[in-house]
Amino acid sequence: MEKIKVIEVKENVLANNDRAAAALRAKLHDEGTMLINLMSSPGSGKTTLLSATLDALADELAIGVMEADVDSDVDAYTVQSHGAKAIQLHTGGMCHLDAAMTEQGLRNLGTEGLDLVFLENVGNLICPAEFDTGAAKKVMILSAPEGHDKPLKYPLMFEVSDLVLVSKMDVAQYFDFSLEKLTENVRLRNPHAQILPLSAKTGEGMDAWIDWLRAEVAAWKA
Ligand SMILES: Nc1nc2c(ncn2[C@@H]2O[C@H](COP(=O)(O)OP(=O)(O)OP(=O)(O)O)[C@@H](O)[C@H]2O)c(=O)[nH]1
Ligand SMILES: [Mg+2]
Repeated sequence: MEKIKVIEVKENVLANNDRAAAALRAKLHDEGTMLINLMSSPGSGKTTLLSATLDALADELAIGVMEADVDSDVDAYTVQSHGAKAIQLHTGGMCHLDAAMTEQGLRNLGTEGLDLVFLENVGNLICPAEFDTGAAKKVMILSAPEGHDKPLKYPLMFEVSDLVLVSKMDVAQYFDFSLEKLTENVRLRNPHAQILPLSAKTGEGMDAWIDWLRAEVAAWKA
């Protein structure tokens, strides 16, 4: 097992984050590497989804994963074992990553030859929504047990996301979770976001997610 590199990333307080993010996005576009910012609450299933995604795509695409956490490196070892080039980022207590921190991570990961890089952002539905990291797409996960009212409580996260993945659909029935009500609540905030229900455990809905990724990577490289 390859030892995971752990990088302490620091916020750049002087730079204009939006400008830094736009420059990073343009550079990644030139290089043909698509970056996805994956955001959610703690425990909603980011690492489990990434592991299942790698199982489906690692033979087809070269995939990197940057795991951002306040501490620990367990998620980086997990995704590495599923075929990702992986790195662990520690945020020094910060609850989000900005573009400068993301760029530091990408430099240390080494993106040459990678088609797709996932940034597993720090688990929470508030601060990561406020910062453009330079990613091509923002994808959020809401797990069914969290409840269909979350777009009302954390509106910005739902507003900025291109795709809302609804995870743990295999257990939705035990939580009085309504996909219809969730869709209504997302639409109040974001008329354009795609919504895909799935379960990384049973594989339900995974094909639609994998097809979405394939199409987005192809469009990014076109
Ligand atoms: N039933 C069910 N459980 C799931 C599913 N996906 C993840 N889990 C479980 O949910 C728990 C948390 O999953 P993780 O993948 O670690 O979640 P995470 O979002 O990466 O968590 P943090 O990195 O700590 O924020 C684990 O016990 C998983 O087994 C799913 O589709 N169905
Ligand atoms: Mg995780």
